[in-house]
Amino acid sequence: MQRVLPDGVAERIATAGRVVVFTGAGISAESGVPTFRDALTGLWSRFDAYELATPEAFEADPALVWGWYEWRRAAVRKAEPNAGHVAAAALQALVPGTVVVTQNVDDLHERAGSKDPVHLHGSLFAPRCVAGHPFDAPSGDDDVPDDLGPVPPPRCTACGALVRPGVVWFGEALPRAAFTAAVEAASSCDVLLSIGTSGVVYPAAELPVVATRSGATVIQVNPDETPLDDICDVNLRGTAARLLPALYA
Ligand code: BJW
Repeated sequence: MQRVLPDGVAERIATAGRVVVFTGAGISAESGVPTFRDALTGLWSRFDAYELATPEAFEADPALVWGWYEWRRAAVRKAEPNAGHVAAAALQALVPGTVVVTQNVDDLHERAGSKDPVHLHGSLFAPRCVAGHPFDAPSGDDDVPDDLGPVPPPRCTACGALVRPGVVWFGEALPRAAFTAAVEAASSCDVLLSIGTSGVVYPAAELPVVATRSGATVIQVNPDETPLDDICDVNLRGTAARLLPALYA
């Protein structure tokens, strides 16, 4: 294989006892799942975050918001994990103290074989009602609309309240157990890999900083510069599917 890593990076990972693989939308980009902030293809270049990804937006127009998330759920169902997701799972097998922490609401880490990924921003596949009761996401493909448009959300079978997407919107707290697990992992790891995230959404973006302050080596994989560049020990410019398989080779 052509040499794609600076000297010592793969060795640092191979000798680490604990690794955190911290991922953002960029790791799923090569599976065809759009990122949020990429200039031409990012969701926020085509859609208004505050009309779709806030509790106020859902209150104002539940069908608009539910339909948008159903459209995204359909797209994720059709996507397949890429070499980056597979490499993250392989790393977990190679270094058993590896924890995958993702901001993504897709299920591509799970489908690539990662064990118990920590989902900081929830999941497209775990809707709940606005009163907090879980709601079984439809499992078949047939009832997922392919086209983008308003879809009235279902009602909770327990209490009759509207069902909402099980994701974390702006202004909402992250799931406590997930965030606690992520901070614990970041503050006790030897290496944190920050992969395909713009590093602008908090509190998730604090995790690489927590790892740095705790003495870990922080390695970033991203084709572009991010605000995290300065605190990372190594900045690898390239895509996740190309670079991640080389990290543990
Ligand atoms: C590739 C690639 C390839 C491309 N390979 N790489 C401190 C300062 C300022 C603001 C705040 C702050 N603390 C809190 C805030 C407010 C807010 C926030 O951070 N705002 C900033 C944006 C200004 N945070 C919140 O509101 C959070 N909640 C909160 O703080 O609550 C407080 C509270 C406490 C107690 C009670 C009540 C409240 C919640 C944040 C929720 C974020 N939600 C979203 C939507 C999820 C649902 C959905 O999917 O619709 O999460 S927004 C969106 O951004 C999504 C993502 O998980 C998140 C991060 O994006 P990500 O993954 O980094 O993607 P991109 O697109 O930004 O970047 C992709 C990167 O990949 C790029 O760098 C590319 O170059 C790269 N790339 N191809 C590798 N092939």
